[in-house]
Amino acid sequence: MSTVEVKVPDIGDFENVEIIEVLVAVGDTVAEEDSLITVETDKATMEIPSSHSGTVKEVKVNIGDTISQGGLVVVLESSGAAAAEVKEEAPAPVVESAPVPVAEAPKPAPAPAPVVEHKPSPTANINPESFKAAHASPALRKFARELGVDLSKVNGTGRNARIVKEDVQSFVKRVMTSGGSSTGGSALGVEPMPEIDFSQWGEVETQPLSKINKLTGKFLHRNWVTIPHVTQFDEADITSLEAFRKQSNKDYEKEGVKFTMLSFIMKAIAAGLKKYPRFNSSLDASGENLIMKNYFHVGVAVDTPDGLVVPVIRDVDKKSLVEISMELREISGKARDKKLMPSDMQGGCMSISSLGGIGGTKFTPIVNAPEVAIMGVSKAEMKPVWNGTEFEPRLMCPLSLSYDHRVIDGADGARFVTYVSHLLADARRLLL
Ligand code: CAO
Repeated sequence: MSTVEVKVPDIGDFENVEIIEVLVAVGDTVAEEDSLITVETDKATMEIPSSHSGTVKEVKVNIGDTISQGGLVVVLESSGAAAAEVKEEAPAPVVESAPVPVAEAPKPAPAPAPVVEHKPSPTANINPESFKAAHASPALRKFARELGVDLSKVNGTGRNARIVKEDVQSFVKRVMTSGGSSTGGSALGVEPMPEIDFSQWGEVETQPLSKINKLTGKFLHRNWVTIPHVTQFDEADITSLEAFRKQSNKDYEKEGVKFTMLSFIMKAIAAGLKKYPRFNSSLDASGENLIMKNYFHVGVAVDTPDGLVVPVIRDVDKKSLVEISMELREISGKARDKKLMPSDMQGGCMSISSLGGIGGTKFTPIVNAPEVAIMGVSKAEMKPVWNGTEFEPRLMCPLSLSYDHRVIDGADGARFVTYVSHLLADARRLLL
């Protein structure tokens, strides 16, 4: 074992250049030509490589120090034959142009000549041109290649927007948590969300997402990007149903039963699932078979202070409107009191998202996979409807049926929503 002092080689005209990165620490093993430090001038950044292989015994510099040719960088403990003699001449530094400041013309990098890396990219997803153009050190490029990260998609937080190791690590973390691939952004090849400091524009407060937000967010994201959605709109004439609902509420007041439009819509959905069985199916994991269901369980999206949950009411086809209304009240109460069990939210055939009590004209709900369709309900409004001879005021309820186009054709989508509208237009049909 002998010790070797590694010094800064000839770096051209530069003197007293600032060290912006120390890439090794005591105890690290370095190979000949591994980068030890990065220095930066106003025109370029350079990596100073090691002249020997060995173990770092002492690091003689710190970030922020300035250094010139001949300056001592590290002391290595080396067992190699070459270590017997101390090399004054370290390999040439690797030079990279710094990003050109606004309004300043590009200047050629100083001597020594830039060492351009020509290693082929191990992943097909990395664009070699934009990767080369990224502002990052060779060591960082190597690290990024190993992870298959396209540096052109990573935001640099180092000086002059230089990409540092932490940037690559947080990029990978973001991609992994968003369910995408390491190609940057996701399997869709889209740009990842940049990390933004919003406080630069005014006062802000960070609020962590609730557990429910995080969980539903993941499912919604998956469903949004993996299911080819189509949303079919319609308006159901619920004038007579509303009159019937109001009357029923009076009739059942003493029993404490309250009917909302939702109970009727649930019944209509169950009837629709019976008539159009493909809506009551799920794709199996292979995506090559449909699982057809002979039960009729309907999920209901419930808005709670902690986020959205979708409890399921079972056997809607067999239950009376009174039973459905009571169960709906009970289960939405449980949802808001955080008392739902996981089993309360499983096994749905199709879901309803009703925003009718809140407002809005139409919206496009996201299919709640493995279900293949979801019915969105918006606020009913009085509208003039042409009856063939004159306009009549009718209470029209907007319906938005989103479906998985892999399973359901457009024609069936239109048939289903028309059928549900038809049932809602005449309450008697629902009771049959
Ligand atoms: N048109 C007009 N009025 C409507 C209506 C509609 N389509 N739907 C409900 N209403 C009325 C109700 O009749 C009720 O009025 P009254 O008290 O005068 O009878 C009022 O709006 C409030 O209803 P509600 O929302 O409490 O009851 P509901 O049975 O319609 O809905 C529930 C229950 C749990 C679905 C609802 O409270 C809820 O959480 N909705 C939000 C669902 C959600 O967040 N979906 C978005 C998911 S993201 O895609």
